Amino acid sequence: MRTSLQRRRFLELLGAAAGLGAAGVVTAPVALAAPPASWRPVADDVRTETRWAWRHYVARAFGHDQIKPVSGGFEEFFAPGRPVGLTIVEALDTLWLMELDAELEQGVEWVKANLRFDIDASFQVFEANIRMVGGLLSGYHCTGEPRLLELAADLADRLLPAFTKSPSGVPYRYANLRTGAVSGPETNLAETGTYITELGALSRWTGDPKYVTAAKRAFEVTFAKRSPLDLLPYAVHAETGEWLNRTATVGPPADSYYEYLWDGWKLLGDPDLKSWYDTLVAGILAHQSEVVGGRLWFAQVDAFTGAIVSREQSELGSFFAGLLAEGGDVRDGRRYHDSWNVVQDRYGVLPEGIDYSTLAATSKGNQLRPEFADSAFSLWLVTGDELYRQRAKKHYDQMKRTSKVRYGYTILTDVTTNPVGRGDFCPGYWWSEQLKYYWLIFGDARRFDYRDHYLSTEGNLLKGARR
Ligand code: IFL
Repeated sequence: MRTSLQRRRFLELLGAAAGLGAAGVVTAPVALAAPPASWRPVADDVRTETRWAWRHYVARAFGHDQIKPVSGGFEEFFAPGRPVGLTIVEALDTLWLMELDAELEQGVEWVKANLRFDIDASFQVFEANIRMVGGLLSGYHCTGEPRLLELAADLADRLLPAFTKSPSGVPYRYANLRTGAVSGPETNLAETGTYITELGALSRWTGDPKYVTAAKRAFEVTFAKRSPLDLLPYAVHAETGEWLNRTATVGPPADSYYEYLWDGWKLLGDPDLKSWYDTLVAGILAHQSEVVGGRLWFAQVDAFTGAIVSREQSELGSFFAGLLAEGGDVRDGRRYHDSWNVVQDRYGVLPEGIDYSTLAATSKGNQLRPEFADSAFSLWLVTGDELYRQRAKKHYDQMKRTSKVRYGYTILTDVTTNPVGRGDFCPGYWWSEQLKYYWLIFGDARRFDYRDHYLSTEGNLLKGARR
């Protein structure tokens, strides 16, 4: 069972090596391919590390949002003194996929017994959606536990005023979960357009279209205001829907806006989303791409003139390599990943920011980031090329070497020094993202449908659980 994927790939390789065309006709001389190396021990190691880190989290921080793995303390993510078990919610589907069923049960029981959203505090709507709504939905998708869906709907209902109280339809950044008071009208593309898959799944599973309708409206309003170059500035005002700046970027705070146009099409089949994705990505390729030293990068440009305003590139932008490939542009996806791979080779761990004209680090920390592994996984799924497993393995090895501390894995404050500088917290997304990407790319996971699935920007599995 667990080698079926490898075997399938090997047979595909054999077919390719044998020059078998679509109709099975031999078209070129046969060159036998070697079977792919077994990655199973790496997958087993990922699972062991996950269980080890989970046990420390349970012992020292259970129910709190994030463990501080150096000191053994904890901290909350959304509001001081108001824990919502963020790490547990983020970990649910990862634990399920890894068949860590005792740990999963611990997590689900905590959620059922403790998680309530009647909280008099302002939560960041974007983060609450991708992490909490998405985490609960993926937990529901994997386990079928109805309470997880109820909680996801309850939280989404408390976040919805950010959309419904906005005169333009672009959501405010914050909503008070108890009162529905909204705040933060000065927002950005990621916080405008990273809802459609969580809210779309919620609409499907509850039968109520109000969620997906709100998410799509925010896309409509911003897409309609694109520049004549088909580019979008990244800063926008929720009340007026007007741009607050002129700079277009594929990095934060825009990144997942583009991702969710493609993802919304993939998960929900809405052709508007695909058409908007195609238009905007064509604009990005035409006006933001730049080749320096043979390497492909994406500049920050003036959305109305196309003039380059910065060659600084956020590590988070590396997700775009996987998105390009998923969206059908495999060549540029590969090239962009190659560019980031050069940076990984130079630093070991990617710094948060670089200047791509020199590859100098402009922001030297690393917040335990998943994007390079995420896009390696996407590229591997699209191409079947072992190269991406090798790159993911390097990413994993370097993370273990630099971020593993006494009670778990921590962020880094400086990747350019030897030894690296370390901070003291483990972000919730680590549980939902890189652990899962590593497990899936190395593991041939039997609970995951490799052919038909959907993983959100936070790595939450909303389609493709094999129960
Ligand atoms: O929350 C994570 C998610 O991948 C995202 N942005 C940043 C985080 C990881 O770096 O969309």
